[in-house]
Amino acid sequence: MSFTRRQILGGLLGLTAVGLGVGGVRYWLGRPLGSTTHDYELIAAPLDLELIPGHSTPAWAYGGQAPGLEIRAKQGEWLRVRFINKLDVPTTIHWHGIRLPLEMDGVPYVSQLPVLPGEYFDYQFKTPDAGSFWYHPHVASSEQLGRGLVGPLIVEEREPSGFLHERTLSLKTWHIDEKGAFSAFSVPREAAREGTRGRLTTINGKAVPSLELPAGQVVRLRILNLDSTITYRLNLPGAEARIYALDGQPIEPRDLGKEYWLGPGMRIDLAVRVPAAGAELSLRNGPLRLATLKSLATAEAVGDWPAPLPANPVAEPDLQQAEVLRFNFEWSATLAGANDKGPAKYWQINGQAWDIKDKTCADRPIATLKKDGHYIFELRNMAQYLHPVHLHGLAFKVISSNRKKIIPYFTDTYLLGKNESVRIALVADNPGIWMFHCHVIDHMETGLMAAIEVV
Ligand SMILES: [Cu+2]
Repeated sequence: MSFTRRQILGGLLGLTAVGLGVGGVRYWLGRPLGSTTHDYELIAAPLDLELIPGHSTPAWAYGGQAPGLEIRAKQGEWLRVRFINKLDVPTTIHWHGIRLPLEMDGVPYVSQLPVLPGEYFDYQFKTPDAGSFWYHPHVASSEQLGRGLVGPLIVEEREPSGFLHERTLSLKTWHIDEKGAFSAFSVPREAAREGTRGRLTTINGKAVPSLELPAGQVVRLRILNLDSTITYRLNLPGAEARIYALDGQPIEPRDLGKEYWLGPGMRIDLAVRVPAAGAELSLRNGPLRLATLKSLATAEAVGDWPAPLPANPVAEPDLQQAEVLRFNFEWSATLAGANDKGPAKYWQINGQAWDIKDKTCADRPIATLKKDGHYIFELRNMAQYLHPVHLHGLAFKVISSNRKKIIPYFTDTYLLGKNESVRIALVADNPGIWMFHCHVIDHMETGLMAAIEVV
């Protein structure tokens, strides 16, 4: 696919026509009244955050906050976002989990050219599935996501879901030191292992926040892992909590159980029965507290558990006729580390390591699927580290695993465990060249990415 800069330059000239820059740049996201071209303006720009009291962190923000402002859309309708780059580096936006046309997918040199400093790009697509999704760049990801360019995208159901209360909880662990300065987003010896971890865990930008919830009500908690490395082992001791959706896709509600492992890029929609006024719950990562949920008295009648969320219109793969493809996710001790020839390659899929500096990698897809064909992918983790495996453009159904019992469900990201083999299935109903990669950003940037073509 080839691009010219004409459309982007044309867009730049159009900037003044929509009134940006008049009366100062709007460092927030909003729905311009009467606009016929877009629903949202979303600006990426530097923003100093006070993540550690008394210290400043030079973050990058979407819509004046990091994690970015929550974008909301309605299922089946258009979402039109004018994205304006006020950073001094090129970037894009990828809409994680949204099944959309390739031109809107935000992958540089595959979907579009990078959006240069001062330029803008109009993202426009329909949102076929309701659920909890998110957005982030697909350029220089360890730094750009690391500095805060991550944000929630909530697609509301066509009809009211039955939840009267909901909260969005964006999880991120920042790579900062005790004075708020950024530390390395990627350290080679960590990239070759589990990925480079940050040290300050936050929810919506705050460390161990208190969230006030209405007593006796059933609240929908949309918990999004927007971190680049960490799998949070979510648990809510003593709570009545049920899972209603995984990675945006509804499931038959079931108890949260002991804990749920939420890998980078993954989301979980929990329904939580808020206890009596004055009581508290602790949302935890393993033994570590992430947030305190405080119950506040309310005049509302005690709430009931809503009905299951309506299924999204994802095509059902036919396992009998499906073609089977195998993908091995391997650690590579034989490949060299970073050198003059390019970035380090510690990881590979079926013997191929993606090179983030090579703009032509997507010209050599690792698999070519027939449009509307049915496929089973066997994903094998040949190493001991977790890989949240994400596919763009398509939803897939998780069928079975050699390590645990699977209740089949649709998703866009599967957390491939230590030495696990899993079978996933899909209908290749969206033509394009779709990135297929680990969402541990360190792994992705050191080889664990490939392109899958649907033609
Ligand atoms: Cu990985």
